[in-house]
Amino acid sequence: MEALFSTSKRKLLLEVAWEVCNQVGGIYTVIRSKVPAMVEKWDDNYVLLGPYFPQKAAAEYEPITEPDETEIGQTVRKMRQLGYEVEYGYWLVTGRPRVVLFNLQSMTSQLDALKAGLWERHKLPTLGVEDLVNQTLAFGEMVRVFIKLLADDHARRVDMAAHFHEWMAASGLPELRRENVKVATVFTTHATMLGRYLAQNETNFYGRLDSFDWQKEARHYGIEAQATIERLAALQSHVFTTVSDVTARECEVFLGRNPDLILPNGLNVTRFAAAHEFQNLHVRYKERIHEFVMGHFFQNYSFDLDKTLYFFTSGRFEFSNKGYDLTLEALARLNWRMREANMDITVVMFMVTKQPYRSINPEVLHTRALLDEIRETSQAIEKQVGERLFLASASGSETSLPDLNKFVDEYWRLRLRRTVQSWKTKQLPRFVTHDLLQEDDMTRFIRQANLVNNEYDRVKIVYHPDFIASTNPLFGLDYSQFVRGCHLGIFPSYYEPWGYTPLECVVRGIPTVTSDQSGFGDFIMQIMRDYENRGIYVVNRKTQNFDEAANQLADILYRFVRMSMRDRIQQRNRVESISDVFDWTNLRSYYDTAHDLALKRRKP
Ligand code: U2F
Ligand code: UDP
Ligand code: G6P
Repeated sequence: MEALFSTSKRKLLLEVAWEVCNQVGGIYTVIRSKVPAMVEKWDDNYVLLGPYFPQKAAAEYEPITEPDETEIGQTVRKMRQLGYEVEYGYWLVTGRPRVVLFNLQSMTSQLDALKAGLWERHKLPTLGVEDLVNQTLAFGEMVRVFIKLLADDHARRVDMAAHFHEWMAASGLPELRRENVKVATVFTTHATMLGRYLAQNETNFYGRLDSFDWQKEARHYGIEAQATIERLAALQSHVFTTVSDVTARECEVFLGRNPDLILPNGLNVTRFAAAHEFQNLHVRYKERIHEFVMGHFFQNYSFDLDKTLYFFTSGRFEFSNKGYDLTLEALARLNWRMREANMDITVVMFMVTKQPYRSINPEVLHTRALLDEIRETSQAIEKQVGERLFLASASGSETSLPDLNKFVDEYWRLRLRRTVQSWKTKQLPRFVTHDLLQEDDMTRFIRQANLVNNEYDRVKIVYHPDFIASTNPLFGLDYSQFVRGCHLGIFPSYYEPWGYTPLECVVRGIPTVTSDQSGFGDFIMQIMRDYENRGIYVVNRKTQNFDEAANQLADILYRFVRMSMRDRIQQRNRVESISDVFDWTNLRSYYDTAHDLALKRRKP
């Protein structure tokens, strides 16, 4: 009888992350895009827990005014009675799941006692940590209290699993285990703290991986608290997972446990019924990029836009981790090869990332505005000529075309000439669109490689040190539209646990370059043989040195620029057809396995 009851128990899944209703990096994409697939399986038995930041939540959170009688509603009420500030409502994203958000302010007075307890019971050192860590400790504690109350009151009727993402969500996990709270726990790390730091700062990171002493390095980089939380969560969860085999290798060394499972990242893929739809979007947004390119370059020299290809890279400013160095090096080699071969193709490369800047460069804005004026003036002239030609043709007896110049007012002729004159300049088109606060690795590398937009260069560089948003006057496109308008995305990362950017190209039908050191690249090599034929190029950074990898990338790019338009169109079709593989309705099964395993391990 007992067994019968326990197998028929309802299951409840909590997913805990710092980025619920709070976008910071790629984890937001994971959680948010996965919601529809989760709700499809779990329906109302799926609830997300996150921190409450009123300004960020405002746009995507709707409170439930009076807590309901569900287990979650009752627990929210109980927590409030205990003096905690807890928000309860809906996350306004596709799938509309319930969320509980914790106001970290209500923990401030208890923080010191909390830290003392964590040191005493778990040897977690948190003295003098940065404010973010304090906030995550407060968050972890409120999550712990919530789960404990929920389990104490309801574990008899529901089997509960809690899935924690990244160390920022997981500081309460060790205590939940110590108190033997009736909840099955899964911890997923999306990178290791030490991996991020060491890959960026130590040469031959992968070669030396096995020799690093985690504690020594954590102290050296001032991240002992973060690394310890990560380690405790990994060691003490029922099921420990990460996003790729690439990161799994670090886990053993830095966290002392091999992941039980790999949970690859997906997207909520919406495909068009007709394949030509996304091809049309490519043309539409490419036109918008053309406008920027005309404004930016044609004031000095022009080139044939029908023979121009748009490449881009994007991501946070981790110069070597994201492979920006390798990309620039390969572009310099491509430029040389294209010049040697006398090619009439132009490549415009956009480097999109985030660096501190004062403003968009005034000249860049000005030339952009002048181009708009040239367009308006041309349209006014077109209208005038059209109307007058119509009148002349209808009323006259001439059958041959009259001199159209006569139809344009002196005013418009002068205005066009002046605008074009003030627009033309001898200055080379700038390779950076903003006034940076200071020179950085990108500008230094660009100068050093002499990729400074000379007329004879076949590869032009546009370094845009801000993410792309539709409010930005230079493109007037959002990031997704910008991606669609380009021909190729280039992401040969050195350190990249997963890497959403190449995947985001694939689902929009844009070919892409990734690397075998990125989780995505590693995954695609495992599941597909003809990935290159389908427009996913994987740079070998595992066994090749920088110079060899740069050559391989230059080869890939050189082959790409020699493709015909017909081949490019077909390749876009092929790459887009892979999309479904990465739809969460397919990849959710990895999460299902993790949750089942955790529930089984808690109650064998
Ligand atoms: C991984 O991407 P993340 O979203 O984890 O990468 P980041 O954008 O670097 O942000 C998260 C980390 O940044 C830090 C903290 C987090 O672990 O250490 N941080 C911070 O300093 N301040 C804050 O307010 C919030 C976070 C991974 F790198 C990608 O390859 C994957 O694609 C992605 C999804 O799995 O996870
Ligand atoms: N991104 C964006 N606007 C931009 C450039 C990038 O929104 O102008 C987003 C991109 O869509 C992706 C995320 O930034 O979802 C980067 O995620 P990724 O997994 O590649 O790297 P992470 O930042 O997580 O290390
Ligand atoms: C899409 C459109 C075609 C267009 C082509 C341009 O396939 O449907 O009409 O000619 O894109 O491709 P390209 O690679 O040159 O931007």
